[in-house]
Amino acid sequence: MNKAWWKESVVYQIYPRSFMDSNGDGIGDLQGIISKLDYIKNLGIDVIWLSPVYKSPNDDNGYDISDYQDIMDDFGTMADWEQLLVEVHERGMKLIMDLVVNHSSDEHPWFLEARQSKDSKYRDYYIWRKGKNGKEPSNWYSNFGGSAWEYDEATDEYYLHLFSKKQPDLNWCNPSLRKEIYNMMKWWLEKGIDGFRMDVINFISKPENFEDGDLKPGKKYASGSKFYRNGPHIHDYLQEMNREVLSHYDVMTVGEMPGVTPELAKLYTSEDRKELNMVFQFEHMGLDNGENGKWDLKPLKLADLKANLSKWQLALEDTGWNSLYFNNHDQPRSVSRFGNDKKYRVESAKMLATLLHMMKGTPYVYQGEEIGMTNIRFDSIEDYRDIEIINMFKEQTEAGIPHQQIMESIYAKGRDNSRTPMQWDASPNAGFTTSTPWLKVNPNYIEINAEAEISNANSIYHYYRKLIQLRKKYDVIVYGKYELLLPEHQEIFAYTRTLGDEKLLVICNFYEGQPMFELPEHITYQSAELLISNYPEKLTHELESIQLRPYDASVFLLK
Ligand code: TEU
Ligand code: CA
Repeated sequence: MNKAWWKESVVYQIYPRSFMDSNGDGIGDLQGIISKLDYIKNLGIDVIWLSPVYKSPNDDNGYDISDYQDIMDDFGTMADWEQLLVEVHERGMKLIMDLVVNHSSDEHPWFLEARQSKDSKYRDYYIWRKGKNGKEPSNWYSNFGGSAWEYDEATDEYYLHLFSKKQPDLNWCNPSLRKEIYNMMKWWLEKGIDGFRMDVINFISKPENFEDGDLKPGKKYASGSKFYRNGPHIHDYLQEMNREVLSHYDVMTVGEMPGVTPELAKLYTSEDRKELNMVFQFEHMGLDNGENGKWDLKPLKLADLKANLSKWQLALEDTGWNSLYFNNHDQPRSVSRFGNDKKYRVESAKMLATLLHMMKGTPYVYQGEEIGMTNIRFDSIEDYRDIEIINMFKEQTEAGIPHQQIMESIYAKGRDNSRTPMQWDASPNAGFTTSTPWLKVNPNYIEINAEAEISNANSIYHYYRKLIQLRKKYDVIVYGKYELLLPEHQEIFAYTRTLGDEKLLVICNFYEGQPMFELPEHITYQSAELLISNYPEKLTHELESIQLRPYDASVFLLK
């Protein structure tokens, strides 16, 4: 397995709107980020992934871009961004930017021109089709509700938008469009960035003909994902992007790929194919979805998580590379979702971090995860800001679903759970802003905040620091072979990592019970050193049989 800096790195994701407000307008900004770089550095972070900061009308909080080469006024100026890059590099960290090129904003000049006339040179930068029998060109729904097609009266055609209607999909079949994207990427790379996170990049290859999806009873629209995910030319485009752009720089790339499978991920990330370094897969993020998707709540079964994460560890063992995450700006906070954010918030947050960070792949820490921030429960829908939540609330209310049921779905899975402002200290608004925040702060900031975490040696923050330090110290964590232990156990998630004569033994109790851990007989060792545990008391027993405590997590180095 080839070594690489992005295989040995830990990445910190910043959602700029909610990270730190420096100018008192209630919105996070670039100078705010600069003021917190030492905090990130002290955590042990190597790479920062910055969610979009480009000019945008913020229909989808920056994932709808109207100028790919300028900074959103809310966040500051290009000079602020240049200063951020210098200061990130000065601290020995790297910066990757968010590349959102499956779609632009409908306020991008390309689209403004394209919708003027069918003869516009930009018309085919987007995907236009005539209606069919007085309806949309296909029955696909948008990821944000309603049809994926918007009728444009001026030219009597529909344009495709897999997300909001203010996010028209770009037409990657058009070589002129692809060239514009590659030039924009080079422009940023020439400024010195260290790579890209690529938004729904496996959606960019659309079929020539748009067939209807399978309608579920009573539904007006159907999923088109089997047609647009991993489409016919996706590998051609990624290999062209690599040839034209990426291969000329020492960069890291991670493709966000809803619907990617391990087999496909091998194609996207095996080094000899020269496409991407790694992908964000979503299978583990869907294990608590019912058959009707994310809002249809289903409890997670540990057996499913063990099987899924192990499948990915083994599938990419020798080919390609995994990204490791439980949190990001689209997912609810893992300590609330998979852990226990009440009685055992600290233990379960540390257990989840141990489980993830000791696996093979590049770990991603999402802002606030390192201090155990939790989900939010706003009483009123008026307090929510996410377009996905707002559209779902409207759609489900119109469908007659009971209000409380809708709110419980939002409480469990809404994206604003992870977008409440970063909790820096116990001062008003958690020290995030001196004015009214764009999205309310979680009221638990009084006890859950970075300042309190930093001053407590046994905090989640310091536990993350130790986990990250371990990764720097032991190659077995980065490159060791993964083996799941006790596959049938319903409460314990245990595995080993092996590299040469070193073996890491990771034992996580996923619940508040106190099961016995019995070391499988084939695991032999001469010496065992406890590297980290989420319980301060030292384990005073042999490894062969351990009475675990609630959400117990321990890592041993066996030789
Ligand atoms: O997310 C793509 C995506 O699949 C999300 O729609 C995710 O599945 C959903 O939010 C979970 O309910 C990317 C960005 O991360 C997201 O913030 C954007 O809204 C979306 O693309 C469109 O750019
Ligand atoms: Ca601000």
